[in-house]
Amino acid sequence: MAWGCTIALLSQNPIIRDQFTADPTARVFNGRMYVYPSHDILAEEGKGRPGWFCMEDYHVFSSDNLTQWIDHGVIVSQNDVLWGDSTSYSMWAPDCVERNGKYYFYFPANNRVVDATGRKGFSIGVAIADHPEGPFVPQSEPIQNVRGIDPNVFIDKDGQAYLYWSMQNIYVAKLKDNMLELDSEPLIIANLPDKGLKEGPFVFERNGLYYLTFPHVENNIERLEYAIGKHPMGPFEMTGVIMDESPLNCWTNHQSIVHYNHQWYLFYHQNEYSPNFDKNRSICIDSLFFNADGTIRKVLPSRR
Ligand code: FUB
Repeated sequence: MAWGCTIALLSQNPIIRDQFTADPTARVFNGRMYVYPSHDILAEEGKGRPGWFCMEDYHVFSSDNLTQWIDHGVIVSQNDVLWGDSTSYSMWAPDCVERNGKYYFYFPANNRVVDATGRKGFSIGVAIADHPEGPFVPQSEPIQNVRGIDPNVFIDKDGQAYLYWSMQNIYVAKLKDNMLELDSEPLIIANLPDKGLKEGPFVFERNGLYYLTFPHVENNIERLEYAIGKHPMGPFEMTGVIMDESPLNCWTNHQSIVHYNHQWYLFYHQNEYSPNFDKNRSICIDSLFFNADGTIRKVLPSRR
């Protein structure tokens, strides 16, 4: 039976076939799986930077069987973000969480304001909805005191929410109950690999252990790695690799891990539909398993 299930998933990847999607954050809301990915498009002269990532908006997808996915359409576009630079096409990896019946969608975008280094750096915005598929209304200002990409929010059992993000290193801070402001100074998470870019944090809890998962770039490949701690702010101890580099030579990868209908799943991306241009990516799912000691068994990406 388990083998049959694996075959069923093997036949699914990539799961979205009519557009490019990347950086999938999967969440279970009201018994249904929702995926909030980035939306890769091809940059053209005057619209993004040719040869680089180009993202103008976000869609959300949902499914109750991980096989048939509904595209709920655009939930946030760069034109809706008052504080953002609407010419930058940099709507990178997002997240969405539920709190007290509201859905908070976190996304990075280039700020229209030049920062202290003279650049239009990345800030993190929040858009709020009453339903997981929207409509989402972006806040007029980004989260203060945060510069970076790849926001991830983890809400612990005691109700405390934490915001994680990346800017070479991985940062964490507490969020206030309003989910819109930091409630502590940003901390760089220690004990992660010294060398190489660390991005895409995604934190989850299982059996009292907190798993900080992240893609780690070294020598132009990106591995999905993880560290385990006993508190959402650490300390964390590097533990292992979840997925080795893409067999298709996709430079990036980006993960979320979620429990649904008695099974853990890894969501990630690769460039199966665009083998010659790895900035046009496609999201995939594979089952994920734990060892008895809580460590994660490495996942081999399945193909169609
Ligand atoms: O999709 C743009 C960037 O590539 C993401 O923000 C990173 O995590 C990497 O996947």
